[in-house]
Amino acid sequence: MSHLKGYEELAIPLLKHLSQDQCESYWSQGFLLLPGLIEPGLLARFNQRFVDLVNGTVPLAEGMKIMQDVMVVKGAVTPESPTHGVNKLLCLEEDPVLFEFARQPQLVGVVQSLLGKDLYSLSSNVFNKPPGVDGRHPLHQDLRYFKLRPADQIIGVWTALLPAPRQAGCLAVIPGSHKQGLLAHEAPDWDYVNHGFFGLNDVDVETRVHVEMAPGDTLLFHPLLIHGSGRNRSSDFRRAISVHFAAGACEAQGKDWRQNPFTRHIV
Ligand SMILES: O=C(O)CCC(=O)C(=O)O
Repeated sequence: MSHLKGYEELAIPLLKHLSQDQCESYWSQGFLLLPGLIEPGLLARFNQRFVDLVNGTVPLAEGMKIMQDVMVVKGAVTPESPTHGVNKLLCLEEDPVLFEFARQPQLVGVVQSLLGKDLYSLSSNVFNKPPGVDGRHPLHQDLRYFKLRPADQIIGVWTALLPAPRQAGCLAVIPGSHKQGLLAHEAPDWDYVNHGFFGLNDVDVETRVHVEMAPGDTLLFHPLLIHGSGRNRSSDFRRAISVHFAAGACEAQGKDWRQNPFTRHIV
């Protein structure tokens, strides 16, 4: 119950908040699926912006990077269009369209229900899983990539921009796996591993739950939750927009994490 401290204090009008049952489900399972959280008009705007940035019809904002899929980088696949070659678009903070996602009141409200009022963003991405490449994301815990603690004060959010059925490589999660601490990650023993992807070896994959999502559905997940995604075996793109949030009370060793060039104070 201590995680719910402050929940009743949240009285910001017009913000959507989670119910107590939803909060309890998040803390016990390590994730929470919120169907239709982001409305279709916004999804279309974010999706088109991604396409325009990748096609080069609008310039990349400062700091933003396009990461090509490893099969394209290694010449194993020739993409039929620029979007077919991209694994992710990173660092959305200075993009006036895509970073609106992190400031959506309904998203901020539900994250505040779990982390409290003072929120920062830590990282932001569009995850693009084109048809025709391996594109798997090994089972991992996001805390592997963050120096901030405590883990309970960090949340990942992942909103489907396009349909994410299992066949297209939806997210898979291991319910309750956020309770076992940070595990040792290794580079997967695969022919094609995208840059920076590390995974866990000793995971009982039979306990995986595939989280199929429609556009606008949003998954909130704990940074210790084991999760990943499979190959896209469909002929369509699977695409999502994602931000990690941290409570202002988090701490990291060394210099002030709030001054990181990719960190933004959200509210
Ligand atoms: O989009 C994916 O396939 C994986 C995303 C992921 O692992 C993450 O957001 O941490």
